[in-house]
Amino acid sequence: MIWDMKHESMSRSELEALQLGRLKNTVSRCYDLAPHYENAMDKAGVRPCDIHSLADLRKLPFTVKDDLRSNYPYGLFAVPMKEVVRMHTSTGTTGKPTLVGYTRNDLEIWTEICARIITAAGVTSDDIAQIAFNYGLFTGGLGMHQGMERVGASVIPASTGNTHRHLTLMQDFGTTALACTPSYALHLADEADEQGMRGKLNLKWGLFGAEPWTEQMRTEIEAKLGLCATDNYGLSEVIGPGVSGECHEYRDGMHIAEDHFLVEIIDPETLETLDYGKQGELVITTLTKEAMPVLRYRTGDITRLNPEPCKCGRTLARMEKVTSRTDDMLIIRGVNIFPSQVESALLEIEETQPHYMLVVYREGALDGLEVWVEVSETLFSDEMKELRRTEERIAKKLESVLDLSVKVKLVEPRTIARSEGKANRVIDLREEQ
Ligand code: DLL
Repeated sequence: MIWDMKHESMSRSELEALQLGRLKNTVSRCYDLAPHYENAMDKAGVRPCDIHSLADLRKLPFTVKDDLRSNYPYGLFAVPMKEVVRMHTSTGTTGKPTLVGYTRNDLEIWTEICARIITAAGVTSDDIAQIAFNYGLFTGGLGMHQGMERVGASVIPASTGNTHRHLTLMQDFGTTALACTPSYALHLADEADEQGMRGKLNLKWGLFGAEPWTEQMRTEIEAKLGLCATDNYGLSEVIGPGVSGECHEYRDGMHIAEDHFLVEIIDPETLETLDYGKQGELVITTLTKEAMPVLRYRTGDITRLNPEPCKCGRTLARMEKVTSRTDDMLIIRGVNIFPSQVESALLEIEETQPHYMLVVYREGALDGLEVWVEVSETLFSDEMKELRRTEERIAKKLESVLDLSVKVKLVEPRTIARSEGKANRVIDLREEQ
């Protein structure tokens, strides 16, 4: 099923005409109403009247997280405060949170685009939907909640915390759809397994987002919870969840709400715009946001765009799963390391659980990486000799993937802190040493 057939299956020419009108309007509003954009555009020598085509987008200056921080709290708002009806913040994935505001119309659009990705993920008015995202300043809880209600699902606003209660609710209420971070889904799956619930839950759909996760993790969550897991992406700076999401039929890229967001991929080094299909940093310009429009926002997220219509009937471009950011990259002894690479490697090793922590330390002048890995109960009860052999095997595997020698420390099941929100996979001791 497609939630908004008219917009989700537009032809590219129709879409581009709509985008251009909306872009001109957004650029004028930014220039006239938010001094930051007026200054930045003056500096770049571009005026709203210079935007004649979508390609003219490239004349506009980029916006970065620091611009949001330096205009904290309300400097980028383009409406009077009395029109702002809601505020949220980013989770500070990469530092201090940033504030975003919504008008009533922004909330309406947000609800609609969430309803789109929720429908694409398989949820209908027949579903019972449990939301295990935080309901506070984070956009995940309320965003998904509004969308679920719009679709007509029976919503359980469980929020985060209390894993035991989540499982009880799932059993007692017959939950069929679960929305949370993939790492929390995995935690719920492990707990459910431990309590002998495998095969006893009624779950059908898992809507997971807000952090990177791998295909192996998808397989593991699906097996343990018995549901169809889809990925969805968003960021508070542009709206929250709802920017894009996979369809449950094909799960081949996340369908982007391109009628509300103009997307580009740039080379993060040269800042040149790249062609479709090339991997680079996702840059988003909002097309309909009233309270806090953003021009060419550098998301820091690495992905690729695919403009080909999907077999599900949606024509809007898709973005590939985001597995890394321009800034979660660790550099250890000159080697670039992405936590997701470690995760993929660990998931290929049978005895390990996908719960891990990367500890980066400094020894003399050299940086080192220690990987703490949880192992299964059975292995942990084995002899020391066996444990050492497994450590060596994991270290060899990681070395071959990362091109870096690493120390591996096996830890008991359930010793690495579980996160109810986004998992923190890195402890960087270098700053402290
Ligand atoms: O995480 C919004 C959200 C809530 C999305 C619920 C999906 C579901 P922020 O806290 O502002 O907003 O964090 C945004 O999280 O720039 C990405 O780096 C990362 N991120 C979000 N979704 C995904 C995903 C919400 N599906 C930042 N895959 C983004 C990988 C993701 N990374």
